[in-house]
Amino acid sequence: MLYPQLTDSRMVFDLNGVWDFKLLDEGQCPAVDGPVQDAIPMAVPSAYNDLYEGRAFKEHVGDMVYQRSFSVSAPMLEKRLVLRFSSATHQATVYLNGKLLGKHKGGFLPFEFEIGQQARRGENLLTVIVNNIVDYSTLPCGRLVTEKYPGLAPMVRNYPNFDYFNYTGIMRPVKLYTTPRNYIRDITVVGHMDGSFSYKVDVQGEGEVAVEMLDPDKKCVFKAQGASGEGKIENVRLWAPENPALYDLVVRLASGDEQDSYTEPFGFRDISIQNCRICLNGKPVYLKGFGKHEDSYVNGRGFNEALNVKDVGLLKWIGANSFRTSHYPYSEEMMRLCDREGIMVIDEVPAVGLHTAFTATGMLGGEPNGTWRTLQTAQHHRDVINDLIARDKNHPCVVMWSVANEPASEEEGAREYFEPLTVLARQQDPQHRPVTIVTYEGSSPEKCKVAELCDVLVINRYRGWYDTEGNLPGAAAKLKDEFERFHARCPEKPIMLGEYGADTIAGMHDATPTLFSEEYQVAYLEAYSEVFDSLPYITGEHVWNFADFATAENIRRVQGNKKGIFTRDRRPKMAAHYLKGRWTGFEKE
Ligand code: GCB
Repeated sequence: MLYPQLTDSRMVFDLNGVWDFKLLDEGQCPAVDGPVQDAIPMAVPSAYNDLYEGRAFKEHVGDMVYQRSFSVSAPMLEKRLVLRFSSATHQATVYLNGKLLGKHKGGFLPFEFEIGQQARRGENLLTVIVNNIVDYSTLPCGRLVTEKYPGLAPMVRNYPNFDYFNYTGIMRPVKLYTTPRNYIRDITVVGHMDGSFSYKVDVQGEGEVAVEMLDPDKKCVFKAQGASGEGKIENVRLWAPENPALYDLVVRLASGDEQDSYTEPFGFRDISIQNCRICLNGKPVYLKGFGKHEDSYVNGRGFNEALNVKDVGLLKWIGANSFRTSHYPYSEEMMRLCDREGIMVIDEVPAVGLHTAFTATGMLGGEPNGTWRTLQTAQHHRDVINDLIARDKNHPCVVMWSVANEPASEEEGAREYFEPLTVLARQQDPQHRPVTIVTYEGSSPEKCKVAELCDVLVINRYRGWYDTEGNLPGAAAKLKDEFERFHARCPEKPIMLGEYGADTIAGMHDATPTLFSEEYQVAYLEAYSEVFDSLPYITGEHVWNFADFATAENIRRVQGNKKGIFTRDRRPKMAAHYLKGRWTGFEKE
């Protein structure tokens, strides 16, 4: 699905702003053909949760309604008119002028509707019902329970199986755009380090396709007719973190006196695996960076472009070159920024919490070995892999796909569940980038059932925090031993640590590094770094987390997860200076 772009044939209109909003009780059906009664103002895009006070508001379970009107002009109706949501979390039912346009499931990927039939010249009423429930059929997974307390009405509670606050609502931009009736539906473009490339344009309707390739100085280096083709350019400028050269594929579709045009940026680069290392353009590249979150004060998980720019600036400041989109696809704008700034991204689908007995914040008490008999996520999981790769396939910043975080990969049925998903990811990706499943400590080298399905072993470990706490020599010894056991099992696969970290309260200090102090976070990172540097097959280190972030309330969390290297408002803890010293100029041979 192409990102909405203003071109000489396409118009884009922003529907962001202050909409009408109301939380709905169970079974309550709001008006969809007239104004919602008792609505309050709500910012779009944003998570709804932190914009008004009170637990009942913030932790509402179920439906909420968003509504606004917008005007359509006669020239817009002469074109193909599309209403596009960059995301709505987790499910949306969309009505225009009282008529159902459709439904969408999945909170972190775009969806759109052609509205030429339903839209009318002048005012139009758009009503969106968003549902925020997570259960064993959604991704991410959660538990919906009705709790009874003496003398009180039953309470419906929704517990996430994951360690971040379940921020919901219309969290990314909403746009209207036009295309001609015959239009460019999709573009696939692959560029290699030797300058060879191929492209394919998917057209709806009729017409002749012409393409032009522009180099980073906007000079034309290739021209051709036809919807697919290949070629090779001389003196290619490669995409790499130190110089993220971006080319443009300018596509034109001419049909009669109408023309559609669209410009897709892309890069020339190859990702491969050689000698137990991830290689970029044929040379080992060591991934230095973080697991992140889209998370900030007020906006919650809502789109925050200033914060994206700030975060990428901080990644560069600290000497990082990469991050993982833990635990869901990030905004399209962030992906475009990473292309431009040379940040390598492990792109993760929203598959977290796929374990009925364990989450990062505790034991769930589910039936042992019951996960793969209980979850009903398999088809939806296929859908989100398809949609993520369709959205992000051309981004040079994407260096790997992650099809899940910390699933029950040690349980019976895990291999059967994941094998078709890893096969699908490889099939769908025109660039055949590595695929991984990020695993947790319960999925030890002896128990893990999915290691062979992964191109790179990305493992999360918290030795020295959730166990061996305070004992860093012991933690490092356990970590090294586990790495060696994974390496013995899969001697040809690169291994990286996808998460490791220690909760640290900014401003808490201790001469002896003790838990929660800034000194302990530094000592913890030092101990892990020593292990990474001693093992040649370790191909990267992603600290958990880039910044402190909001979570559900839990006695393990002090107003959120405090494992950030930066605070939630992006101020460095001591460890940020340690990492800047370690990472700046650091390349593992
Ligand atoms: C994990 C999870 C991550 C949590 C983290 C923690 O293993 O993948 O979502 O936030 O641990 O801090 O416990």
